[in-house]
Amino acid sequence: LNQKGVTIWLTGLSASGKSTIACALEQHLLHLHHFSYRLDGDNIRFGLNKDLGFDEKSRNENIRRIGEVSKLFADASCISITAFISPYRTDRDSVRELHNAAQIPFVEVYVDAPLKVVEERDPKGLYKKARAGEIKEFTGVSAPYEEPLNPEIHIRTDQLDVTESVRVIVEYLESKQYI
Ligand code: GGZ
Repeated sequence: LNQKGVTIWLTGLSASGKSTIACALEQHLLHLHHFSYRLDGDNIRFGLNKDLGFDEKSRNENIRRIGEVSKLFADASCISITAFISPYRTDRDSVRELHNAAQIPFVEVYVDAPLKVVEERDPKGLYKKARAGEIKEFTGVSAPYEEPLNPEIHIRTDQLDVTESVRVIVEYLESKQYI
């Protein structure tokens, strides 16, 4: 197989654009005949992690398991793309360390839009519910989001559209000869 695996780890607030970018990136890579697979809430939080909620411990365990699974996909030569809030820096750093120990590249992508912007987007009305106290421990409102300090890629989704965001990631992957 003429491909080495890599994990592309998208992190950011709800409605920051992680899933949209992950989908578009996966499509783009598949069109280029790169074997890629996306892990997101739809296939993880309703399956492997359906026993987990959104308290701090559950999020720690959510990210730990996703990190392990993503590493396995990458170890199988896949371009593994994950799209989870992953709000805690230590959790993301643990996943990075897991990849480092296995000599599998790990690309942290901060999908960044200001809270004001994502609250205006509010595609599922979750921020509104969180402000009303109907959802507890909601990231950005009543639970923390710890910004990446040194991500490989930082994308401002209030300034770049999806196509431009995908291009930034693809150009990084090319520059590192991951693709
Ligand atoms: C944050 C929540 C919460 C709380 C439900 N806080 O915009 P969405 O709906 O589709 O994406 C959010 C998703 C976050 O799950 P993750 O697995 O990415 O979170 S973490 O990495 O922190 O474990 C949101 C929905 O689940 N959701 N309750 N309290 N997001």
